[in-house]
Amino acid sequence: MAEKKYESKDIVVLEGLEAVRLRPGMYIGTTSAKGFHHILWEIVDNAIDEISNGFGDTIKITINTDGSATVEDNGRGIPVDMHPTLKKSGVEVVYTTLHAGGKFNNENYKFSGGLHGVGASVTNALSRWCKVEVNKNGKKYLIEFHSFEDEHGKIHSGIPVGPLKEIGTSKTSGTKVTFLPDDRVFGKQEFSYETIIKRARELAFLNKGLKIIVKDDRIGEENAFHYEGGIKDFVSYLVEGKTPLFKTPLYYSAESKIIQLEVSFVPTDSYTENTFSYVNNIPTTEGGMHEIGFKSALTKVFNDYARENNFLKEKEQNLLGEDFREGLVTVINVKMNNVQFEGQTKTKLGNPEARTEVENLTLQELSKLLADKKNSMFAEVVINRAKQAAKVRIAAKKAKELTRAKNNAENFNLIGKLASASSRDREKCELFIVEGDSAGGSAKQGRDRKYQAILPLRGKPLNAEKKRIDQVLANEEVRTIISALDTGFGEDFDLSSLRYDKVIILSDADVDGFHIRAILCTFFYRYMKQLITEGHVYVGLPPLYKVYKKDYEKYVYSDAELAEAVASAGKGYMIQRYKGLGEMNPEQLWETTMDPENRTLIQVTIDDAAEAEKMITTLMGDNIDARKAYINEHANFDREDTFMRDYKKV
Ligand code: 28F
Repeated sequence: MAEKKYESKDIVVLEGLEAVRLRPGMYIGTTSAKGFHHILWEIVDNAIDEISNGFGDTIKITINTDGSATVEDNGRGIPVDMHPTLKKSGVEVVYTTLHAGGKFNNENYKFSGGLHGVGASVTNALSRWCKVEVNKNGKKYLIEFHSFEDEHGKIHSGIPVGPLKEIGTSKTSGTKVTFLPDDRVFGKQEFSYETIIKRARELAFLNKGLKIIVKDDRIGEENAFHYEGGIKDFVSYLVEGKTPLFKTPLYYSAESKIIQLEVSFVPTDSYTENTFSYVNNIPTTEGGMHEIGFKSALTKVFNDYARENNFLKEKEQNLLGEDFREGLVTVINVKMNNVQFEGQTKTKLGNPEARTEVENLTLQELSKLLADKKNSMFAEVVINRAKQAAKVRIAAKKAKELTRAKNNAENFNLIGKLASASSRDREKCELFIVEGDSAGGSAKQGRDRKYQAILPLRGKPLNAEKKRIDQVLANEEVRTIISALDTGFGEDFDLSSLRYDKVIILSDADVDGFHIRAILCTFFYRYMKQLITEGHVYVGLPPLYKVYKKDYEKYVYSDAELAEAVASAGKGYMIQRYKGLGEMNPEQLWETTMDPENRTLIQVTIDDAAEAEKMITTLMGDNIDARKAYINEHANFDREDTFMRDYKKV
């Protein structure tokens, strides 16, 4: 196909620049920092369009010391020939006419984000001055625009100082634009190097091969971005700091008559889905049709693969899309024409054809990739991760149904073995989760009945054997905790319904106790995070020893304090060692561990809980040796270790 040559006569003229000056918000959304940078991105977009069309490969953005910015590319250079009827050069038309652009549906402009030059006039209209230099045909050309105030005080902007001039010769080609944003529009503002770097990096990821150099002459810094892997490198960049479950992301690209598509993703051990989608280099934060198309194809391809390769047995249900997407980090990059943006922030792709196109291209390309033996490990990791997610999902659903049934039960005060507090004053009430039936019994007798509720936890159901979160959710007592707190959990969690200001975990200083704390913290971390971030979760610290003789009694909470207590007791003292909570009678338990006047509580922080969840996740694996090693390393039975090292004292 012969390439159509664009000349100045092809430019369609629509509207004057005064409109932009009158209502800048209509053209750039806002005149805040976002709008201030927007007029820079308009120019950068034009350079990207030229490079995407196959001309040039490098863009340089410079923040100058006088507050202006320069953008240059090594493309063909904006046309300089005279527009036959307008009697102006192509450059002048592009910079002074709103919506000046090539006609739609032209082969040259297939998939270009905007249309060449569309936004340049907006930038010019909102600048104090603007200079455009074009290198083309062995020559160097220049045109300058300025703003001035007329005798009525009216500001005219984007006015050519003179026609395009030939100012020398040139061995290269390209366009170089420098402009100073008008402070009468934007107020006192400056370009942010950080903002520009961030977007430049993103654009380099989204446009494979494109080189972007960003230079800040105010501070003498320079950064260059160039990714031969494109969005595959983007995904690798996004998972830095996370734990990917596979070393390299999967990548495919495909193209139809109406769309260009590129997708890359990798599974991680995280519990949230992270999908970043773009249309014509614009982030579609609210998603839309392209994302929907991708998601349904992803689910189908992996379910089919799982069946064909016996990861799903005949009687087993298909996995859900959310199961596959849990922990998945995905970048979707779409280029298409005539885009319609919808939603609250106009960042949702509305074009229905984007859905079917992305779905079909993904079905085709992804199944091709999975059919390749060298991707079988990748597929297996994704499917196993999804199966684990499904298990947890099913357990959570069951727990939800059961707690709902319990909440409807008539005698709410006696859910299972919960001894509830008589007061309804949430600010003062406390829930003790106590390890073991015998300690639970003592706690029930020794407590302040008005404000303290007791829930005994049998050691067995939550010991080291029951380490996985789906098994935790299936646990009767854990469901009782959910019911007792009255907040719901997961997506339904509502802190304002919390029935107890303090949730206090009381467990022994041994391996089981250590696990119970870690499992409960993991549960709160995953399903009731705010309970921890708002400071409602505590670990109670029972004494290790009692040093006593006639008329003397002192409880000791750590080995370090023991010598001190012995010294102050003098001759004839005795030491009682408490091996577990169960050895204390109700009075002792109250005095040492439950009485707000005397007790020591350790507030569980979000870091503690994150650490606990990491540990539980390690222990979830099938590697028994790794599990034992972890327990041996972390669960030292010295009290200082099991409590003080793993939780911060407050
Ligand atoms: C620093 C900013 O703006 N680069 C640009 C071109 C190249 C052409 C062009 C631009 C044609 C019909 C308008 C050259 N030769 N960098 C830039 N590089 N615009 S903007 O054409 C403009 C129009 O409508 C170009 C042949 N065809 C196009």
